[in-house]
Amino acid sequence: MSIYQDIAENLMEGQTAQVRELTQKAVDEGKPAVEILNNALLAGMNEVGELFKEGEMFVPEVLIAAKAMNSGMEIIKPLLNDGDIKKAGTVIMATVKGDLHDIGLNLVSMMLEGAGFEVINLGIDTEPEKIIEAIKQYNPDIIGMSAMLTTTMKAMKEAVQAIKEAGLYDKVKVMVGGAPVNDEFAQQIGAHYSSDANEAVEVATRLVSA
Ligand code: B1M
Repeated sequence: MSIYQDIAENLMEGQTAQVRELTQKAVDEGKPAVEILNNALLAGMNEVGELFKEGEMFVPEVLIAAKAMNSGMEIIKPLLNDGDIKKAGTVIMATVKGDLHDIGLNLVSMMLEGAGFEVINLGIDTEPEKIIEAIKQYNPDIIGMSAMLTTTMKAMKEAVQAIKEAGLYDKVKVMVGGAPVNDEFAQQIGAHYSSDANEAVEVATRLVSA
Protein backbone atom coordinates (compact mmCIF):
# COMPACT_ATOMS: atom_id res chain seq x y z
CA MET A 1 0.00 0.00 0.00
CA SER A 2 1.33 3.48 -0.84
CA ILE A 3 1.82 5.98 1.96
CA TYR A 4 -0.98 8.07 0.42
CA GLN A 5 -3.42 5.16 0.66
CA ASP A 6 -2.23 4.48 4.20
CA ILE A 7 -2.93 8.11 5.20
CA ALA A 8 -6.33 8.07 3.46
CA GLU A 9 -7.39 4.85 5.18
CA ASN A 10 -6.30 6.06 8.60
CA LEU A 11 -8.14 9.32 7.97
CA MET A 12 -11.32 7.41 7.15
CA GLU A 13 -10.94 5.47 10.40
CA GLY A 14 -10.43 8.73 12.31
CA GLN A 15 -6.94 7.74 13.47
CA THR A 16 -5.69 11.23 14.24
CA ALA A 17 -2.28 10.26 15.65
CA GLN A 18 -1.53 7.91 12.73
CA VAL A 19 -2.58 10.50 10.14
CA ARG A 20 -0.28 13.04 11.81
CA GLU A 21 2.62 10.55 11.97
CA LEU A 22 2.19 9.26 8.42
CA THR A 23 1.83 12.77 7.01
CA GLN A 24 5.07 13.71 8.76
CA LYS A 25 6.68 10.55 7.35
CA ALA A 26 5.55 11.47 3.81
CA VAL A 27 7.01 14.97 4.28
CA ASP A 28 10.28 13.49 5.61
CA GLU A 29 10.43 11.21 2.55
CA GLY A 30 10.32 14.32 0.38
CA LYS A 31 6.78 13.93 -0.95
CA PRO A 32 5.42 17.31 -2.19
CA ALA A 33 2.87 18.91 0.18
CA VAL A 34 0.37 19.43 -2.66
CA GLU A 35 0.53 15.71 -3.52
CA ILE A 36 -0.01 14.74 0.12
CA LEU A 37 -3.00 17.08 0.21
CA ASN A 38 -4.60 15.83 -3.00
CA ASN A 39 -3.65 12.15 -3.05
CA ALA A 40 -3.99 11.36 0.65
CA LEU A 41 -5.95 13.87 2.72
CA LEU A 42 -8.52 15.02 0.15
CA ALA A 43 -8.77 11.51 -1.32
CA GLY A 44 -9.63 10.14 2.14
CA MET A 45 -12.12 12.92 2.85
CA ASN A 46 -13.82 12.42 -0.52
CA GLU A 47 -14.28 8.75 0.30
CA VAL A 48 -15.75 9.78 3.68
CA GLY A 49 -18.17 12.02 1.76
CA GLU A 50 -19.28 9.09 -0.40
CA LEU A 51 -19.81 6.79 2.59
CA PHE A 52 -21.70 9.56 4.44
CA LYS A 53 -23.93 10.00 1.40
CA GLU A 54 -24.61 6.28 1.18
CA GLY A 55 -25.50 6.17 4.87
CA GLU A 56 -22.52 3.99 5.69
CA MET A 57 -20.88 6.63 7.88
CA PHE A 58 -22.59 8.89 10.40
CA VAL A 59 -22.04 12.40 11.74
CA PRO A 60 -19.81 11.47 14.73
CA GLU A 61 -17.55 9.34 12.52
CA VAL A 62 -17.37 12.08 9.89
CA LEU A 63 -16.36 14.57 12.59
CA ILE A 64 -13.62 12.27 13.85
CA ALA A 65 -12.37 11.82 10.26
CA ALA A 66 -12.43 15.62 9.83
CA LYS A 67 -10.31 15.95 12.99
CA ALA A 68 -7.85 13.40 11.61
CA MET A 69 -7.70 15.35 8.33
CA ASN A 70 -6.94 18.56 10.23
CA SER A 71 -4.05 16.86 12.04
CA GLY A 72 -2.49 16.13 8.64
CA MET A 73 -3.29 19.59 7.30
CA GLU A 74 -1.47 21.16 10.27
CA ILE A 75 1.73 19.38 9.19
CA ILE A 76 1.60 20.43 5.55
CA LYS A 77 0.29 23.97 6.13
CA PRO A 78 3.73 25.57 6.62
CA LEU A 79 4.97 23.81 3.48
CA LEU A 80 2.06 25.01 1.37
CA ASN A 81 2.85 28.48 2.68
CA ASP A 82 6.52 28.20 1.77
CA GLY A 83 8.10 30.15 -1.04
CA ASP A 84 8.69 33.69 -2.07
CA ILE A 85 5.71 35.38 -0.51
CA LYS A 86 4.74 39.01 -0.88
CA LYS A 87 1.37 40.23 0.31
CA ALA A 88 -1.03 39.75 -2.56
CA GLY A 89 -4.07 41.31 -0.87
CA THR A 90 -6.47 40.84 2.03
CA VAL A 91 -9.32 38.35 2.01
CA ILE A 92 -12.05 37.89 4.58
CA MET A 93 -13.32 34.30 4.57
CA ALA A 94 -16.49 32.96 6.16
CA THR A 95 -18.88 30.06 6.03
CA VAL A 96 -22.33 31.61 5.78
CA LYS A 97 -25.07 31.73 8.39
CA GLY A 98 -26.62 28.35 9.24
CA ASP A 99 -23.71 26.37 7.83
CA LEU A 100 -21.23 24.57 10.09
CA HIS A 101 -18.86 23.12 7.47
CA ASP A 102 -15.36 24.53 7.71
CA ILE A 103 -12.92 22.06 6.17
CA GLY A 104 -13.19 23.58 2.67
CA LEU A 105 -13.20 27.07 4.16
CA ASN A 106 -9.98 26.36 6.03
CA LEU A 107 -8.39 24.72 3.02
CA VAL A 108 -9.19 27.65 0.72
CA SER A 109 -7.93 30.03 3.44
CA MET A 110 -4.72 28.04 3.75
CA MET A 111 -4.10 28.03 -0.01
CA LEU A 112 -4.75 31.77 -0.24
CA GLU A 113 -2.25 32.33 2.59
CA GLY A 114 0.17 30.14 0.70
CA ALA A 115 -0.22 32.43 -2.30
CA GLY A 116 0.61 35.48 -0.17
CA PHE A 117 -2.84 36.75 0.78
CA GLU A 118 -3.56 37.93 4.29
CA VAL A 119 -6.63 35.95 5.33
CA ILE A 120 -9.04 36.87 8.09
CA ASN A 121 -11.09 33.75 8.71
CA LEU A 122 -14.39 34.50 10.45
CA GLY A 123 -15.25 30.79 10.70
CA ILE A 124 -18.61 29.07 10.49
CA ASP A 125 -22.24 30.23 10.82
CA THR A 126 -21.36 33.84 10.02
CA GLU A 127 -24.16 36.39 10.17
CA PRO A 128 -24.14 39.06 7.42
CA GLU A 129 -23.73 41.73 10.14
CA LYS A 130 -20.43 40.14 11.19
CA ILE A 131 -19.24 40.22 7.58
CA ILE A 132 -20.18 43.90 7.26
CA GLU A 133 -18.34 44.74 10.51
CA ALA A 134 -15.25 42.87 9.29
CA ILE A 135 -15.28 44.69 5.93
CA LYS A 136 -15.37 48.02 7.80
CA GLN A 137 -12.62 46.93 10.18
CA TYR A 138 -10.17 45.30 7.76
CA ASN A 139 -10.90 47.01 4.45
CA PRO A 140 -10.28 43.78 2.47
CA ASP A 141 -9.88 43.41 -1.29
CA ILE A 142 -12.10 40.33 -1.30
CA ILE A 143 -14.81 38.75 0.77
CA GLY A 144 -14.93 34.98 0.25
CA MET A 145 -17.95 32.96 1.31
CA SER A 146 -18.41 29.23 1.55
CA ALA A 147 -21.67 27.23 1.67
CA MET A 148 -21.96 23.44 1.70
CA LEU A 149 -25.71 23.02 1.99
CA THR A 150 -28.28 23.76 -0.68
CA THR A 151 -30.29 25.44 2.08
CA THR A 152 -27.50 27.85 3.08
CA MET A 153 -26.86 29.12 -0.47
CA LYS A 154 -29.74 31.50 0.29
CA ALA A 155 -27.66 32.98 3.12
CA MET A 156 -24.96 33.81 0.56
CA LYS A 157 -27.42 35.82 -1.48
CA GLU A 158 -28.59 37.59 1.69
CA ALA A 159 -25.03 38.42 2.66
CA VAL A 160 -24.32 39.97 -0.76
CA GLN A 161 -27.56 41.94 -0.42
CA ALA A 162 -26.46 43.17 3.03
CA ILE A 163 -23.08 44.22 1.59
CA LYS A 164 -24.93 46.19 -1.11
CA GLU A 165 -27.28 47.79 1.41
CA ALA A 166 -24.32 48.83 3.58
CA GLY A 167 -22.87 50.64 0.52
CA LEU A 168 -19.78 48.40 0.52
CA TYR A 169 -20.34 46.40 -2.66
CA ASP A 170 -18.21 48.75 -4.79
CA LYS A 171 -15.33 48.51 -2.31
CA VAL A 172 -14.87 44.72 -2.27
CA LYS A 173 -15.00 41.83 -4.70
CA VAL A 174 -17.18 38.93 -3.60
CA MET A 175 -16.09 35.32 -4.14
CA VAL A 176 -18.20 32.26 -3.42
CA GLY A 177 -17.67 28.52 -3.45
CA GLY A 178 -18.70 25.21 -1.89
CA ALA A 179 -20.15 21.94 -3.12
CA PRO A 180 -23.68 23.11 -4.12
CA VAL A 181 -22.54 26.46 -5.56
CA ASN A 182 -21.90 26.99 -9.27
CA ASP A 183 -20.92 29.73 -11.65
CA GLU A 184 -24.48 30.48 -12.68
CA PHE A 185 -25.61 30.98 -9.07
CA ALA A 186 -22.55 33.13 -8.34
CA GLN A 187 -23.33 35.39 -11.28
CA GLN A 188 -26.98 35.66 -10.24
CA ILE A 189 -26.02 37.01 -6.81
CA GLY A 190 -23.21 39.22 -8.10
CA ALA A 191 -20.23 37.15 -7.04
CA HIS A 192 -17.25 35.35 -8.60
CA TYR A 193 -17.14 31.55 -8.48
CA SER A 194 -14.34 29.05 -8.06
CA SER A 195 -14.75 25.32 -7.76
CA ASP A 196 -11.80 24.43 -5.56
CA ALA A 197 -8.97 25.86 -3.51
CA ASN A 198 -6.53 26.08 -6.42
CA GLU A 199 -9.04 27.89 -8.60
CA ALA A 200 -9.89 30.16 -5.65
CA VAL A 201 -6.26 31.31 -5.63
CA GLU A 202 -6.38 31.95 -9.40
CA VAL A 203 -9.63 33.90 -9.18
CA ALA A 204 -8.49 35.93 -6.14
CA THR A 205 -5.22 36.78 -7.86
CA ARG A 206 -7.10 37.89 -10.97
CA LEU A 207 -9.57 39.96 -8.94
CA VAL A 208 -6.90 41.90 -7.04
CA SER A 209 -5.02 42.68 -10.22
CA ALA A 210 -8.16 43.71 -12.17
CO1 B1M B 1 -22.17 17.69 5.97
N1 B1M B 1 -23.14 17.61 4.27
N2 B1M B 1 -23.85 17.99 6.91
N3 B1M B 1 -21.11 17.54 7.55
N4 B1M B 1 -20.78 17.04 4.88
C1 B1M B 1 -22.34 17.49 3.07
C2 B1M B 1 -21.98 18.87 2.55
C3 B1M B 1 -23.31 16.69 2.11
C4 B1M B 1 -23.05 16.97 0.62
C5 B1M B 1 -23.22 15.19 2.45
C6 B1M B 1 -24.13 14.35 1.60
O1 B1M B 1 -25.30 14.23 1.89
N5 B1M B 1 -23.63 13.79 0.55
C7 B1M B 1 -24.71 17.19 2.60
C8 B1M B 1 -25.27 18.43 1.92
C9 B1M B 1 -26.41 18.13 0.98
C10 B1M B 1 -26.92 19.37 0.37
O2 B1M B 1 -27.37 20.27 1.02
N6 B1M B 1 -26.87 19.41 -0.94
C11 B1M B 1 -24.43 17.42 4.08
C12 B1M B 1 -25.42 17.45 5.09
C13 B1M B 1 -26.83 17.11 4.64
C14 B1M B 1 -25.13 17.77 6.42
C15 B1M B 1 -26.10 17.85 7.60
C16 B1M B 1 -27.45 18.52 7.31
C17 B1M B 1 -26.25 16.40 8.12
C18 B1M B 1 -27.23 16.23 9.25
O3 B1M B 1 -27.03 16.75 10.33
N7 B1M B 1 -28.27 15.53 8.93
C19 B1M B 1 -25.30 18.66 8.64
C20 B1M B 1 -25.51 20.17 8.47
C21 B1M B 1 -24.83 20.97 9.55
C22 B1M B 1 -24.82 22.45 9.18
O4 B1M B 1 -23.96 22.89 8.46
N8 B1M B 1 -25.81 23.18 9.66
C23 B1M B 1 -23.91 18.27 8.25
C24 B1M B 1 -22.87 18.17 9.15
C25 B1M B 1 -21.59 17.78 8.82
C26 B1M B 1 -20.49 17.53 9.86
C27 B1M B 1 -20.54 18.51 11.03
C28 B1M B 1 -20.64 16.12 10.36
C29 B1M B 1 -19.20 17.60 8.97
C30 B1M B 1 -18.54 19.01 8.91
C31 B1M B 1 -17.29 19.08 9.76
C32 B1M B 1 -16.53 20.34 9.47
O5 B1M B 1 -16.61 20.94 8.42
N9 B1M B 1 -15.75 20.72 10.46
C33 B1M B 1 -19.76 17.30 7.59
C34 B1M B 1 -18.97 16.91 6.49
C35 B1M B 1 -17.49 16.68 6.77
C36 B1M B 1 -19.52 16.72 5.20
C37 B1M B 1 -18.85 16.10 3.95
C38 B1M B 1 -18.81 14.59 4.19
C39 B1M B 1 -17.47 16.54 3.58
C40 B1M B 1 -17.33 18.05 3.40
C41 B1M B 1 -15.86 18.41 3.32
O6 B1M B 1 -15.29 18.88 4.28
N10 B1M B 1 -15.25 18.09 2.16
C42 B1M B 1 -19.87 16.53 2.80
C43 B1M B 1 -19.93 15.55 1.65
C44 B1M B 1 -19.06 15.98 0.50
O7 B1M B 1 -18.79 17.13 0.30
N11 B1M B 1 -18.66 15.03 -0.28
C45 B1M B 1 -21.07 16.91 3.56
C46 B1M B 1 -13.84 18.32 1.96
C47 B1M B 1 -13.61 19.79 1.61
C48 B1M B 1 -12.12 20.01 1.35
O8 B1M B 1 -14.33 20.06 0.42
O9 B1M B 1 -15.91 21.67 1.61
O10 B1M B 1 -16.34 20.94 -0.80
P1 B1M B 1 -15.39 21.27 0.28
O11 B1M B 1 -14.51 22.49 -0.19
C49 B1M B 1 -13.91 22.53 -1.47
C50 B1M B 1 -14.77 23.19 -2.55
O12 B1M B 1 -16.17 23.10 -2.31
C51 B1M B 1 -14.25 24.57 -2.64
O13 B1M B 1 -12.88 24.43 -2.34
C52 B1M B 1 -12.72 23.44 -1.32
C53 B1M B 1 -11.39 22.76 -1.50
O14 B1M B 1 -11.18 22.29 -2.78
N12 B1M B 1 -14.75 25.64 -1.78
C54 B1M B 1 -14.56 26.94 -2.14
C55 B1M B 1 -15.36 25.60 -0.58
N13 B1M B 1 -15.58 26.85 -0.14
C56 B1M B 1 -15.09 27.68 -1.07
C57 B1M B 1 -15.05 29.08 -1.11
C58 B1M B 1 -14.48 29.68 -2.23
C59 B1M B 1 -13.97 28.91 -3.28
C60 B1M B 1 -14.00 27.54 -3.25
O15 B1M B 1 -14.38 31.02 -2.38
C61 B1M B 1 -14.72 31.85 -1.31
